[in-house]
Amino acid sequence: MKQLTITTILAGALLFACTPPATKCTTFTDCLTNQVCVQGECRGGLAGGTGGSGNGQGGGVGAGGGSGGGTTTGGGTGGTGGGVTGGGTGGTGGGVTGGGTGGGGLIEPDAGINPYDGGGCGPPMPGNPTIRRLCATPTTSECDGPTDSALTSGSVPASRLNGQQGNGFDDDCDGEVDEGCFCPANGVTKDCYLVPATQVSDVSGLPVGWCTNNAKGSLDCSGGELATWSGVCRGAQPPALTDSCAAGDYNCDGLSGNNAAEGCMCPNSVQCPSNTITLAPYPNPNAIPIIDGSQWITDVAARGRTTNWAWTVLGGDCDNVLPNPTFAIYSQTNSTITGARRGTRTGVRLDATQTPARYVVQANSPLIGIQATAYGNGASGGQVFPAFGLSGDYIVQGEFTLDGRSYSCTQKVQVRAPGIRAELCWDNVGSNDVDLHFARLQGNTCTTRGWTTTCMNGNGSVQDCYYSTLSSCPNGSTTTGWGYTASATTACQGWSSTRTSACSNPRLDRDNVSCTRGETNPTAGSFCGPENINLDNPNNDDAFVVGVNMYSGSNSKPHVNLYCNGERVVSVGYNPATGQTAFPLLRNSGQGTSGDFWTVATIRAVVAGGNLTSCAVTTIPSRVANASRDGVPNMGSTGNDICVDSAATDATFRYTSKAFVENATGQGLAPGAQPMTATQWCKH
Ligand SMILES: [Ca+2]
Ligand SMILES: [Ca+2]
Ligand SMILES: [Ca+2]
Ligand SMILES: [Ca+2]
Repeated sequence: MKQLTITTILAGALLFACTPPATKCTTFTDCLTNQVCVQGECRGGLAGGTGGSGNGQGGGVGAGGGSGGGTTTGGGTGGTGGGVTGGGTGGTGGGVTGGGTGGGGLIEPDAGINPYDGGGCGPPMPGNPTIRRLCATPTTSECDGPTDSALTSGSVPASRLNGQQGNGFDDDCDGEVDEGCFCPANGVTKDCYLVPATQVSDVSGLPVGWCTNNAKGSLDCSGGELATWSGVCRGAQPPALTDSCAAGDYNCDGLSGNNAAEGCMCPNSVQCPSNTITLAPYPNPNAIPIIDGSQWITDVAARGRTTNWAWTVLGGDCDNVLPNPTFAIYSQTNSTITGARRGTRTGVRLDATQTPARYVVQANSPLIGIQATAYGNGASGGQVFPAFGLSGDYIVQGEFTLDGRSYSCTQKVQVRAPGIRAELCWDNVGSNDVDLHFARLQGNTCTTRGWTTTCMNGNGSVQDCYYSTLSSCPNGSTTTGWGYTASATTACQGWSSTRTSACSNPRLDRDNVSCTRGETNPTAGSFCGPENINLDNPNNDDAFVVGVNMYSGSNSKPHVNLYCNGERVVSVGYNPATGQTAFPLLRNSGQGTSGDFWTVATIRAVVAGGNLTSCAVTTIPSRVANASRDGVPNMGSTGNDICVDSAATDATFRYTSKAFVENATGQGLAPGAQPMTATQWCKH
């Protein structure tokens, strides 16, 4: 549990007069029992009442809050008052473990920080918040009974409880979603939110205000022996502790502009962006889109007074696996100008104790970003040009100083491409050649279905899209062997793309055979990028299977993402950010007959009205798992392993040809057939 205390608010804050004049204070003891001391003046003032009878609730330090903190949700009449005072300097007190007889075990970490109506400041604090951030006791498993009991006591309906598989919310407010909850199969994903299930609209059941877009992310199923949600809600940010000095609901409590950090009078109005920016991948290198942070400052004249701008950009899974991120920061729209590329790779972590929460440098963190400090001053310092070649959700954070105060805002950027994309990266890229395969499961007449050239149709195209020119997939291919029309050249050519030929469908953007691990420029030919296969325009019900082959080298640990219209629908394999670093392990090299082959997943397109609307995905489990290659052995239907078939020289893990089915008995199918279910795909 990250404790949010008023100390954070006080740092660097100034004293402002409110009407009516507030009582001056240095500690809470100078104030009435239902008030707290904020920025040198007493705040709060709701009738606190006596609170419930819970044990040890409310942090104790704040007078009157002792009984209140926990009673906010389940207790007696003192709930509101206690909430205001409870979190003050106490915060960590009994409220966390309280509940007891009076409360429901929920705490309000922001209590006492956000001023409510009646606090003496009047606008911009119109009315009490309709939504409060109520958190369950921190735990390593949100799916144990106590979390749901606490939510129930907070009037969260049964439909939003965790049960065995989680609810998509961070109910104990520890920065992880559904940690410890079971998930369907290694690699599948779901939407997630970095808010508790209490902090949502009663109508929509979803977060409000700034959190509607910014607290939303993508959560992957990984885990250890059993498949459990990783907890890492990729692309999501938690609510701000309090609102900013401008319109907007950044603490996501249903009120706009209830700003505790600045009191009633803000010296400058800073409006952090609420909406996401959607971009296409591969921008024109001469016209990288701008993010203009100077516009976050409402007062035009004040923009020129900003100093010390710093920009930080975070990317996706493969940016944490590869030696350097696949995106870049430029100081001008023309990325080809010498010196325009800025910033360096660094580990970062989200520090929720800051106001607002922001990403800070932590060198050993597995979460990787590019940070450009001393970027500039004035309005131009607020203008940055981040370039993205790959679909995914990115977070762009801008920090600056204005009139002696520090500010930070984040802008969420969604890079979206239509259709299906498979993305492969691996840990020891550089001198080890791993290959991505993407085979279609319809339109084939072969008697033997399989990878590479096993099934070659009459028109010369093969069933498998991979590095071979026979597949019409790699750069230089001009045919569209599978019958899909080509896309416009802007779909595959542009910043950081290595493709120079037409954008056929499907297409492999590059075959990473070898590369320079120390190359930091994503536009360099020797840059260690992922391998991607795109199919922009699948037909309804078109289905594909995705695989990974260890072609040369040894002992690679790959990661694969599948995207559907730019949204991550599968994230599976090696992932330092989630701690799944033991498997899959591709040990032996060779194409097909001698190399290890990971059958990753199948994906089927759902197309309506000519548009891809969703994708049905299934990851492939092992039948007889090997702990080092597949993960720990399968435990019935809830096992967490994956399928790495290996060479004939390793008799335990059968892989002797490139056909989909060769272990007919084990796979339950005739040799040469096409598997229909997930478990039929794995040979060993
Ligand atoms: Ca959590
Ligand atoms: Ca949850
Ligand atoms: Ca608010
Ligand atoms: Ca390769």
